[in-house]
Amino acid sequence: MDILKQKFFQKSTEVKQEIKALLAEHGNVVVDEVTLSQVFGGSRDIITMLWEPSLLDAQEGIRFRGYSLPELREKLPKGSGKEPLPEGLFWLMMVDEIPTEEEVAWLSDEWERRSKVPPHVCQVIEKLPLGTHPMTQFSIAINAMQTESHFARRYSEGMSKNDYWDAVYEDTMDLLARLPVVAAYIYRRVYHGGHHIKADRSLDWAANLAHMLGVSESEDFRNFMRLYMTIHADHEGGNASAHTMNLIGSTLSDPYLAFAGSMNSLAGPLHGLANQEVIHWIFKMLHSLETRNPTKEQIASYVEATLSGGKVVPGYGHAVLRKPDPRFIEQMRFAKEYCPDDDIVNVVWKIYEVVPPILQSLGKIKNPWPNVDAHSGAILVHYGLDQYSFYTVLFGVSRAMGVLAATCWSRALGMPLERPKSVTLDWVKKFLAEKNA
Ligand code: CMX
Repeated sequence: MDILKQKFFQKSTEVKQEIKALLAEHGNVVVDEVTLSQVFGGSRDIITMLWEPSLLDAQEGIRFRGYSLPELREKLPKGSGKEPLPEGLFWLMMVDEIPTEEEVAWLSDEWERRSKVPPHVCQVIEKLPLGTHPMTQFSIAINAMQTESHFARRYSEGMSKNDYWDAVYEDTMDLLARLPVVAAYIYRRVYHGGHHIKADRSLDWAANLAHMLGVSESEDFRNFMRLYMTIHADHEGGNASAHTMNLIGSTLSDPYLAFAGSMNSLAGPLHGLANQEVIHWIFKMLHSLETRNPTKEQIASYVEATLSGGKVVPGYGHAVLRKPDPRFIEQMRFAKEYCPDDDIVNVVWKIYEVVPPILQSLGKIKNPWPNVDAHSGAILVHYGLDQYSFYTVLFGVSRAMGVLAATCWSRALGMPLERPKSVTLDWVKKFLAEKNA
């Protein structure tokens, strides 16, 4: 058993015992109540699941195992780079410990060792029309890779439920090792005539992805990929891609099938696809204004036109957050250090000044502040990655770490099939009539 697997087994066995005792004593304690508005309003804020890797606070933003993003930047190993290595965050999400440099180096090597993508996956991708959206290609590739699932094979051979965690761990490690290769394959196929770039075995996980994308060999781009992969990894369990993963995984569908579903969820414009929508919206605005340096007044009238056209301003608003997203702030911090004079980055910062008061003035938007997607595209464009249809695939590679770590936990803790209750409008009317009577 490898070192991470050993630690995970030990930790999850302890937590399982702890939960058993906790439920025996407090199982009937009421933790939430549900209003009719929540039933009709996308189940906002209703507590319904356990999700160990991270917790989101409306004011403070995301915390991974209790650590904020600035704290993680300080504490996580950085290897040879200047930003935290996502391997370290994955370790933390799995076993609730900040790893050492040696442990993180082991994980980089382990993922490198497992990174061979079976040839039929590339053949399946090649069968798709070149114009197929990269997220569709990504999702299909993940489904195609399901032939490799330890969980599916072992389940069909009669695996005991006590071993689910073990098979899910193996699938998790294989998937995380192979997803950057698949993502880079799709990118090079669609935008660079199929001229693929071989992995560099000496690099860490995120730097290797940066290398295989082939847009910039600079150490700064590698640092950005490390940061990007770290901050997009998880956002507690209720967001659409995480919840989809949890729901599908709870049926004992294997991690490949569950993760493909999670990616189909991430591909929606109100969720992960917003990162593509933001830069598309900015480019359209600059094109229509015929400038790369718009005034605040010009931006304001473009925002008004977007809103009066019945469209959302992409990259702004959030279902939970009520403050500027710390993931936006982290990217702003990076851009201030690495590319403060970039014109698109400066447009993003001007939009940040202009949009919140306009959204606030509408009176209905609960969070007028930028989310993670408002900034990422501008920095990617700075490094030459301006094919924005690809952006959500990068988000997906990172999100894999959080949702797969959570799936390891769910199977280790023996979480049951997820099955919330729905009602009809008739049921609601009868319920209200009986209540009033
Ligand atoms: N632009 C215009 N209108 C917006 C808005 C925005 N950025 N954000 C919210 N609103 C509108 C909603 O559409 C809703 O309008 P109606 O009442 O007419 O239906 C109203 O304001 C209230 O919405 P809310 O309660 O503040 O926000 P929700 O929890 O319903 O939605 C979100 C959250 C993210 C879907 C929404 O803010 C949005 O559409 N933002 C733009 C898309 C985006 O950036 N998504 C990425 C989110 C982060 C991620 O998952 O990656």
